[in-house]
Parts: sequence; structure tokens; C-alpha cells
Amino acid sequence: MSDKRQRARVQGSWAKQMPKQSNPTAGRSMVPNNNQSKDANTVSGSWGFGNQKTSKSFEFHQPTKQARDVPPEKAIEKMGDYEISHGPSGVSQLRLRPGFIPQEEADWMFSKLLAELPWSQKTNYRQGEEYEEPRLTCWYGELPYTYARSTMPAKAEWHPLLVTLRKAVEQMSGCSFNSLLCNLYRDGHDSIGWHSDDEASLGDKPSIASLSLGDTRIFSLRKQPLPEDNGDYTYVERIRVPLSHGTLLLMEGATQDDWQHQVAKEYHDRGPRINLTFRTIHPEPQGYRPGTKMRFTTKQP
Ligand SMILES: O=C(O)CCC(=O)C(=O)O
Repeated sequence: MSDKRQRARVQGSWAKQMPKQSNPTAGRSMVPNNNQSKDANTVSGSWGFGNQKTSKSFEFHQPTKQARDVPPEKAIEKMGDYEISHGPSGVSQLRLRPGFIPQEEADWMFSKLLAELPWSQKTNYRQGEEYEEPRLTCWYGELPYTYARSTMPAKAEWHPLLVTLRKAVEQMSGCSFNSLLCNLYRDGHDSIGWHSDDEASLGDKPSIASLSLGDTRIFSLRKQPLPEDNGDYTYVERIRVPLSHGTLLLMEGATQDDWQHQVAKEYHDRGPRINLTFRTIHPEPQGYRPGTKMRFTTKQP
């Protein structure tokens, strides 16, 4: 054997194999502990450099929190009445009517409203910062409407087509509405974030009728978290409702107490969409600042 090969063999035999240690606590929660006891659940290790020798042991503790699953999102797509939750605040109900306005009529209504309504962009406020709402809106009603700390003035004279649509929606729903928020999503980048329509001026358990014209967008709902989850929405129930051309959606009962909704941005091609949300507005309760939310009822002095 050559000198070189012989040296390699000898060096190989010097390479000391590290003892394999199975770690019974892998994947579980571990907390550092300086207690040196050596019971079955304790693994200890020590690392030393010269005289500075440290020693640590780890003790296994059963996790105190139960593992929770994120519930799968549900979809509501077919015509029907859906009780989406039963809670202390009551039953939350959705009623979905795809094709409420037949396609041909929906086509000309969409073009007319797009061209003739006085669309404008609203400036809202969040934590003292102003931002432009990423959609255009206009408001009809004998009273002004405040949300996101910005007020839309009253406009008592309705566009004639909106009067006709209000009658049709009232007939179908059995509700009456005195106001209308019109929303124009110019493309997929326009959106409205998570919120509930729970301003005090909408009253308790408001019924809201939402009529969609134009391109389909996903209307998402998420349940309010349990008080012990401190505002964490990770494990809440979620529902998606595609709202297509001519579809009517009614939100009723405790929906605004127990759920939030949004129309999220979409990053693929989306054409314009008009959404008409019929509501009933009451004079602001005495002592409430306009736009005060029902869930966080902070009475103004
Ligand atoms: O565009 C929609 O479908 C929903 C609009 C909405 O949630 C709102 O304006 O409060």
C-alpha cells in the first residue's frame, strides 16, 4: 500500500463517530430548566470550553392548548335561503337570488347606471390617516350616511331606474328601504375591506339588499371570533358567495352582528361591476356621533 493511501486509512479511523442520540421530545414544546434531575422526560447536554462549563436540561411539558383546525371555506352559489349561524344575537340569514334581473335587462341597466349616476371617490379616515376609498360611490336617501369617518350628504331625488329597482327588491324581500349606497368597482383592483354594516343609524338587525350588475366578484364573509380569541380571525368560519350579473343577495337577522364581509381585490382581469345596497337609515340615536358602530357602542358625552 502506498504511503498516501495508508495515511488516508489511518486518518479515517481517527474520525470519531458521534453517538446517535434519539430525542424523545422532538416536535413538542420544550422549556429550558436548570434542574439537573434525570427522569424519563429529561434530556440533558453540556458544552464546555476550558473552564467555562455550562449545563442545561430540558423538561417536556404537555401543550396546554388543544390543536384547532382552520374550518374549510364554504361556498354559497345556488338560489336559496341559508341560515349561516345561530348565536346569542340570533339567526344570521342570507337569501341568494341569482338571475333576479334577467341578462338582457341587466345589460342595459348596467350601461345606463354606469353612464348616468354621479360617481365620485370618497375620502375615508382610519386611525387619523386619510385614504381614498378604492371604488367609486354615490348615495341616495333623505338622511346623510357616515361610514369610515366620512359622510355622504343626503340626496332625496332618486334616479328613475333606481326607483324601479327599489320597488322590485322590496317586493321580493318583503322589506322596505329608504336609502341606497351605489358602488362602482372599476376593475379587479377596486375593493372594500372587511367590515359590518352595523352603524347605529342602520338600526338593530338591519336587512340589507345587495343587487349586482356587471362582472362577477367574490363576496366573502367571516364570522366574528369568540371573545377569548381576542380579535384573532384564524379559526373562524368563512363563506364565499360569487355575485354575478343580475344577482340579488339579502343579508338579514344577526348577520351584521356576527359576521363581517368584504369584496377583496382580484389580480386577474375583472371588468367593471356596479353594486346597489338598499338599506334603511334612521336618524342618528341621541348622543351618538354619526357613523358610530353598534358593536363598539361608545356613547358620546
Ligand atoms: O360590493 C358589494 O358586494 C358589497 C358592498 C359592501 O359591502 C358595502 O358597500 O358595504
